[in-house]
Amino acid sequence: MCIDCGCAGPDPHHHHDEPQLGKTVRIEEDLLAKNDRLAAGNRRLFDGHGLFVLNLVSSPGSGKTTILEKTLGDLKKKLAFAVLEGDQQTSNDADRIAATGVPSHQINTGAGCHLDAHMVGHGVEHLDLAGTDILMIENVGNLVCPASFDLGEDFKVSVLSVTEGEDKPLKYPQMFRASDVLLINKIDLLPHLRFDLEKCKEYARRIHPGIRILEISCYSGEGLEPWYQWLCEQVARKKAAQGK
Ligand SMILES: Nc1nc2c(ncn2[C@@H]2O[C@H](COP(=O)(O)OP(=O)(O)OP(=O)(O)O)[C@@H](O)[C@H]2O)c(=O)[nH]1
Ligand SMILES: [Mg+2]
Repeated sequence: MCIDCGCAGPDPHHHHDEPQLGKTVRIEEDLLAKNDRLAAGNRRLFDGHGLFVLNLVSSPGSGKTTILEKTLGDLKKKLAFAVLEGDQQTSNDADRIAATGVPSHQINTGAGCHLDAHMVGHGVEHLDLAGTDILMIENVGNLVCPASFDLGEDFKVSVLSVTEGEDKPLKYPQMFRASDVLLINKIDLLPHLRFDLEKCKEYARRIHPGIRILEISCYSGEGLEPWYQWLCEQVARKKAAQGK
């Protein structure tokens, strides 16, 4: 296998020349431009319903599905939720959401490391958007690729758990720059760790001044009230903006 690019060439030490690199860049640009067009279509559909849409992004295991379970359990009498789940394999997360009684649909991306607007456009065909106030999209656990793909959401919400280290906003800046909200999760574990919360928040603000940061624990329930309040305000704001 080629050591440069992983292609199945016979000589592992061959090198691709400039035109090949240029072609790769063009294909990536085309892919993102096509995704942006489809995302704009999704956004028109969501706006037409006055639907507030969040795209939850994080590394694997930061607690996205647990946050959804907790949020739906606490707010489902107040707001009509629907959930799209993105994972490479399994329907584990959609099954966890279904157990809360909220409509959900699982998208499996196979080898893909992120959701794209095309997958989401078809995924929502399985949900009743007209009867929904808020659509939560849980992206594939990956701190890199989902940052580049607009799904038609109102906001991206990054989740960072305190076991991951406070330097993640500096190491993976694209994701934190693209997110309007940062949920720092699992703060119940802080007494057992050497995680510097203040440094983490300073790093996130260095990358994205103005990012809204909420510290939460799904286990203790600490910090969830401001998150719920923000969700309710945003749903009301979206409906008012769309005359719903
Ligand atoms: N201590 C603690 N553990 C938590 C908290 N929230 C989630 N967890 C645990 O973290 C683990 C991963 O949680 P998930 O909700 O599955 O994480 P995820 O981000 O959805 O994972 P992927 O979908 O695989 O990317 C589980 O064992 C949860 O119980 C929390 O607030 N505190
Ligand atoms: Mg999950």
